[in-house]
Amino acid sequence: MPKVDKKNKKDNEEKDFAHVVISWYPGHMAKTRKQIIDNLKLIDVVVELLDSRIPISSQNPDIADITKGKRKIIVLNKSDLSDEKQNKLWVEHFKEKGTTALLTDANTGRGIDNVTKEIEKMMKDELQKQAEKGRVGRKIRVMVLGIPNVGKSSFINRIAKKSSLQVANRPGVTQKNQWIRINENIELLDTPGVLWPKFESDEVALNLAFTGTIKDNVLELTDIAYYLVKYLLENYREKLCERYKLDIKEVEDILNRDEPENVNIYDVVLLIGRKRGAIVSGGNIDEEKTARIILDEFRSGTIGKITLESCKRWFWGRTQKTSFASLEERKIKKVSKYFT
Ligand SMILES: Nc1nc2c(ncn2[C@@H]2O[C@H](COP(=O)(O)OP(=O)(O)O)[C@@H](O)[C@H]2O)c(=O)[nH]1
Ligand SMILES: [Mg+2]
Repeated sequence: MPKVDKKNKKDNEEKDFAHVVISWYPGHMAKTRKQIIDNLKLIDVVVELLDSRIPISSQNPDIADITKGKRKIIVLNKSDLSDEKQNKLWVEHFKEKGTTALLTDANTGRGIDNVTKEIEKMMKDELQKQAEKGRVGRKIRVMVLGIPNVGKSSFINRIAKKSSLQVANRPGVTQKNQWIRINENIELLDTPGVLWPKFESDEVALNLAFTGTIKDNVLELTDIAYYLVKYLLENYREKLCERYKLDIKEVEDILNRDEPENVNIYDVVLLIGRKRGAIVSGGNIDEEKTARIILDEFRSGTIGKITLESCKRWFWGRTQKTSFASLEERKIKKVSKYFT
């Protein structure tokens, strides 16, 4: 069971997270960055894919710098899994910051056409100017950027549609890169730029773990489930209770007991296990299995449409109710392959 040690939170924060390292080492980042910047010379519009459940944690920390001077669209993908109210707030937020953000579901293709339209809209004046100078028929060139697991490949398949023809290699593009024809106006680089996520806090690490971006063996499954249930109890209590047929009053009684908070929360996790029949011989709860059920059902959207980073909390000075405790060092294994 994770220990929630508030006293030492500050001290542990940096030290702990340093142990979650990493297939992204400085040399790798520098190389990736250079490749992307080289490719961007050929690009008119950058599509930055984010996971709409974690629009902050899924953003690369250097993206503004890397894409400086480029037209950019933010795509909040997996919007089928995130809270609709929050989706609207996030779109509004990015708009206020001067960037168009669009919601997509790359699994079904919902919202993808809006991205195509926005790309054309963004480039309309520029193409007209060029046409006046006699340069007609130039295609808009687009590239997708994002951290692992945000849905880049799914998005590219969707926007390119299966019947799309590949355009031959062009000078200046590395051998393996191909241009895919999206429509008569747009070509897309077939290989997305894969960026590193933020490595700045335990909270980001947990968000990436909840969404399956960090492999489940980096953090303990039971820890990830514990922190997820903690977040859900504080932000989506009704949805959680509904999904696992928990009596909300009974849950509140557990949470109000005069026990350490982590004990109370973990008892709710165990209650979920009991409800779902995750029981080993002797009648104990199978904690691994319970954790697996909760995480699978969160990731598939079965618990409901859930956003892990509330827009208000991040940008309107309100505090989200959950405060993640520092991860314990012993819970974090060093692995070289960090991502799923
Ligand atoms: N529910 C949902 N799942 C998605 C969406 N986009 C991608 N996925 C899933 O997320 C996982 C990662 O997608 P992938 O395209 O490989 O991401 P990449 O690593 O950025 O290329 C896959 O299991 C996809 O099926 C989406 O919009 N909604
Ligand atoms: Mg991919």
